[in-house]
Amino acid sequence: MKQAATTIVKPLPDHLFTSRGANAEMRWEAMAGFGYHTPTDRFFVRNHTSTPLIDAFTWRLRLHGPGVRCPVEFDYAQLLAMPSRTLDAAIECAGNGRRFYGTQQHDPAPGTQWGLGAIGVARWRGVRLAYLLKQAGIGPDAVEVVPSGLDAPFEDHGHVRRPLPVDKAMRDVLVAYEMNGRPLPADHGFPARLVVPGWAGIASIKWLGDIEVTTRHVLTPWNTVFYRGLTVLPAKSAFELAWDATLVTGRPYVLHGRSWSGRGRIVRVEVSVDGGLTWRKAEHHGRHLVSAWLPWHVQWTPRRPGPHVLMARATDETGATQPLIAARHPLGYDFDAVVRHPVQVIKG
Ligand SMILES: Nc1nc2c(c(=O)[nH]1)N[C@H]1C(S)=C(S)[C@@H](COP(=O)(O)O)O[C@H]1N2
Ligand SMILES: [Mo]
Repeated sequence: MKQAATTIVKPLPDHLFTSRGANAEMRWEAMAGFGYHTPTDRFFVRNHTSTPLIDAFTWRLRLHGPGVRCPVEFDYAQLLAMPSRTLDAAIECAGNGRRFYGTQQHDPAPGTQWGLGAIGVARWRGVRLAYLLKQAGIGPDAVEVVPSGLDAPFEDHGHVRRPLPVDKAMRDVLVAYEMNGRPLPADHGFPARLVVPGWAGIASIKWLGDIEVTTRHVLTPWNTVFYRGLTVLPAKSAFELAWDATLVTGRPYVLHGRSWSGRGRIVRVEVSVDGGLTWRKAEHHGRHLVSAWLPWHVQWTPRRPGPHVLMARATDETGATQPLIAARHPLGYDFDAVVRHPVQVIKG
């Protein structure tokens, strides 16, 4: 995968990432012992083509289209001078967990075979998209906002772009220029990207160059073919533990993990250390932000050597609990079933 690695700029050491073609998946064990946010050096990268290097001095963000009264253009300095907001939010690829359609449900789905590491939570800072849209004089007849990326066109589909309904665009979307207190790194969208809380990662367009405001529903490959029909993502849970980790009998472990849902707050997390025979409630700790995730832990002293299966299942505020089997999806999105995480217990 040498050639693919050149499409991402930041270092991708093996202990932090699993290479997935042109993409890089965070290893969950790399989050163990870390705070609430995913450090930028281990945040997953999902690129349709490759990371472009954009010059902030010549960069412009244009807002135009029939849905605005006065098309406007802002440069980087103007964006940085506007009223800013910070937002702690997850970005998650809709294909997160796709691999488990094959490994757990014997019904593999095509596409990048992500485990659970196509998610990260960062502190984003930037300007509310609503503020920019108002500067452009968004009108009552505006229907969709179509942001497009400055990365190379994807196959013969043109620039990556994904229509967003106006009500979501005006509600809580950020045009972010900072990630975890630093300017956005190249791989995550420098100089500016959208952050669309709760929605499939594809909505959070990177390397923003152009925002068109339309007065009718728009069709692009990114809402008709890829990521079709996806908005909010369902609940998922992951252990901050290596796949096939080795544990030792008689040692008291604290198993850490996190749960999240695009539909809202996580209200309960249960863990099984015996492959789903028995479950107990996990303790919650630390912050719990609705657009991000809930950290939790359980204590476990393994007694019996041999293979074990750890499972965690979350319930979100809509009352939905992660199922044991995810509904089939032809493109492998929305894998929300409880993931069976294998560990090896050896004699202490
Ligand atoms: N311009 C552009 N924006 C994009 C993409 C892309 O390839 N090009 N990938 C999207 C997808 S599918 C996801 S999941 C997120 C990933 O964000 P990250 O690479 O910062 O983790 O960016 C989205 N924004
Ligand atoms: Mo994605």
